[in-house]
Amino acid sequence: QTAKYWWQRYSLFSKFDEGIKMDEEGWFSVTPEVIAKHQAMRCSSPVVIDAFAGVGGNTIQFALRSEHVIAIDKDPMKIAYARHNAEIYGVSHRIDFVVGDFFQLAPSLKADVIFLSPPWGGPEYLKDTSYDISMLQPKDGFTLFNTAQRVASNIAFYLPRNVDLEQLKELSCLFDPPVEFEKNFVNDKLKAITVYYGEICQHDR
Ligand code: MGP
Ligand code: SAH
Repeated sequence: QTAKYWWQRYSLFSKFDEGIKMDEEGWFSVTPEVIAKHQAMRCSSPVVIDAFAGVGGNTIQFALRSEHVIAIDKDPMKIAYARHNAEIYGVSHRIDFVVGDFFQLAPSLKADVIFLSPPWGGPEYLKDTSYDISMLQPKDGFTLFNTAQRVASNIAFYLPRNVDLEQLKELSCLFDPPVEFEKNFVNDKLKAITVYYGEICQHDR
């Protein structure tokens, strides 16, 4: 299982050999670089919050595209690794690294865009045909979405490829439309789904 992630290391971080640091959860959770880069382009804005930053896969790409990034993780080791990895990419000066619980910090946060990539419950997330967002950790997807809505009027939500799309449509009812679903591929393989809420959606013009 670990070998699988090792083979993908350059797809996770193109600068892997420059000294990227990872821990176990980091290995199976990091967003592949091409996807993170694309999401960063979609989320480009003055202030972006990465509420579940991990070892920094998304944070680094946000910092390459946006003026300011607030990177939060409750695990001090993850934040230390994210800072180290951001230095390798030369973008740590555009990032505020915060060790803390997103749900506790939320009332004091404001941004243009908030990005959500919470724990999905480990690599076993695929065992059910349809992934129920109430399985998201440490709180269910509805609570998470409600909390995030108060922080920013644009939300990007990174979710399992088997996620229940009906539930996501229900979530969008809690929000003013539009909503947009995006499939994320790496080398023709479906990796995950990103859902965008708010003005960051691509409208038909
Ligand atoms: P995967 O299913 O473990 O890998 O995760 P892959 O390469 O599709 O494996 P295969 O065995 O199906 O061929 C796919 C992607 O989902 C990873 O690259 C991560 O970006 C993301 N991911 C996986 N997990 C378990 C999590 C998680 O718990 N949280 C977050 N935020 N992302 C995750
Ligand atoms: N997108 C990241 C991976 C995120 S993995 C990347 O590309 O590298 C999910 C992260 O959420 C883990 O690092 C975990 O420590 C963190 N986390 C879990 N509960 C949290 C909480 N309540 N507040 C902030 N971070 C939390």
